[in-house]
Amino acid sequence: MLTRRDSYKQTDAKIALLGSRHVGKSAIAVRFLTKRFIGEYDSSQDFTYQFTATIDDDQVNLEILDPGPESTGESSLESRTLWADGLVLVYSITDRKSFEEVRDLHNLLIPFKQKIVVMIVGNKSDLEHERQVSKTEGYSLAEIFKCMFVECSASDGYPKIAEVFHELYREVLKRKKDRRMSLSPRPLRALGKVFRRNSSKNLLLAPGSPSL
Ligand SMILES: Nc1nc2c(ncn2[C@@H]2O[C@H](COP(=O)(O)OP(=O)(O)OP(=O)(O)O)[C@@H](O)[C@H]2O)c(=O)[nH]1
Ligand SMILES: [Mg+2]
Repeated sequence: MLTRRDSYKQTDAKIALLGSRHVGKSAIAVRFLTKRFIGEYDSSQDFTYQFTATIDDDQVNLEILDPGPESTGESSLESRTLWADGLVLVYSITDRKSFEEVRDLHNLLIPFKQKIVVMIVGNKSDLEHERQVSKTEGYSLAEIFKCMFVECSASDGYPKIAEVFHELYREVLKRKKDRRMSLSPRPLRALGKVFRRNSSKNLLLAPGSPSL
């Protein structure tokens, strides 16, 4: 039997990683899925992982897309954005061009902004000596996107990477609940209080309207 709590467990959050080549998309995905950093990753094709994570004491079914070579092209961006509930936009703090590629996604994502939750991730924060993008620039970009932002390192450890997915999931869940609320009949009931029903003609009339 489904309890209210279980019904949320059914909710698959689909999360896609996007970003330039070699920024660490696969390393981030694999770190979250296995808690390990293995160094080299197959980038020949898309990989979609199904994974049950414990988030806020709930068992949550996630689908995570780690894209192959075509990650930020306009058409693949659109299909991935249509598929996903959440996007992790990854750049490397050691690669300014990868940061600019994330910035260029802003306009392309505008049509999806009601549907999708976005987090910008500046990866490879362990390589401070090779830094090309400041943290402040990361935060400024997140302000433009009106989204979450974090710097992290897939090579450095699990907790911060896990927090990326956990936080994104929490926002996806919130968005889904809000959407359910807005689709529920409650607003109609509230409307019924504002409008009185004309029983003979079954019309809704605002208070103060002349009777028909
Ligand atoms: N120092 C450091 N290296 C990293 C980090 N994340 C990934 N790398 C390395 O960066 C290289 C690229 O990582 P990938 O995870 O394959 O990057 P990707 O974005 O999936 O690349 P493509 O699939 O080719 O687009 C690999 O050599 C990783 O070991 C990190 O946080 N710190
Ligand atoms: Mg990869």
